[in-house]
Amino acid sequence: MRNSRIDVSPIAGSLGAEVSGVDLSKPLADAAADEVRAAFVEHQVLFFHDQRLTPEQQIAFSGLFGPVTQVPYIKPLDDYPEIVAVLKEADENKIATFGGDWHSDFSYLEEPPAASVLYGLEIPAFGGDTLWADMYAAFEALSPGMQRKLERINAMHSGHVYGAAMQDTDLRLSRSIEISRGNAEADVERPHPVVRVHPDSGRKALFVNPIYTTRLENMTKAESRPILRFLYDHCTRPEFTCRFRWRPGDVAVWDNRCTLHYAVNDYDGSRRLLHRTAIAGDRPIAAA
Ligand SMILES: O=C(O)CCC(=O)C(=O)O
Repeated sequence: MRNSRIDVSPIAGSLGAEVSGVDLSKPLADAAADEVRAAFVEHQVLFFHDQRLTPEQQIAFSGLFGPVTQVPYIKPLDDYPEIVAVLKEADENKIATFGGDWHSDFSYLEEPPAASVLYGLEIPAFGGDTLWADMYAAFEALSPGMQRKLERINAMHSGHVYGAAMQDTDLRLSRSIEISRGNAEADVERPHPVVRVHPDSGRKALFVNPIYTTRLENMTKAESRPILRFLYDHCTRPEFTCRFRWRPGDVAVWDNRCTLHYAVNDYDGSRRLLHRTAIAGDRPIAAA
């Protein structure tokens, strides 16, 4: 593969594009790296097929989008603290999976990761797709009145799924993903703007998600629920989404600042293994 023949083909109307003509195991020439980064800003999620990456090569490729960072509460690979194995074994049936509801990665952190990279190693013959939702398109489709209201408020986020209330939960997750539960600090709520401005595109995106957003600032959970429910239903409308069917050797990189994603848990009886890296991000910038 030569890095000078990059093709970018959208896979859906709102977001997501396949990139061909790039071998991610080698350092990209400056011009190719610029093209990939520009495609990333434009399409929000990029997919690369037929790659063969060692952990070192995945970490090096991830560095194209910013500093590679570690994520809290999840045990990484022994030799690679930057990589988490997203694995469900074939005999792990009727359990919850990592990322099995719409979310933006670790949005409860003060500086949530800007982007994430997944590399598919073992993929079921069918099922185990991942969906992404375009949070720019969702914001832009709202009425001007709703946009103005949302631009002025914060939502609270917490890592409660790793928090104290989860210590004795009987929620069964894949045994291969070692999640640390019962961390009091994970329960701390942090405000982030409901509408954030993307530092590279300058566009406004909704920034709430059903896993980590607990409520709207200065409102109770009960008061917040109908508004958040409306936003979740709105931003995951099919026309704002794309769906990726994995093959071994596929790489996906997505922008957590302007997308949500959802791992479809429909592959009981098959093993699925991906390696995941994260790219550091900044504190979300408010729109108003
Ligand atoms: O397994 C997947 O397809 C996505 C998992 C996920 O949500 C993540 O890596 O953040």
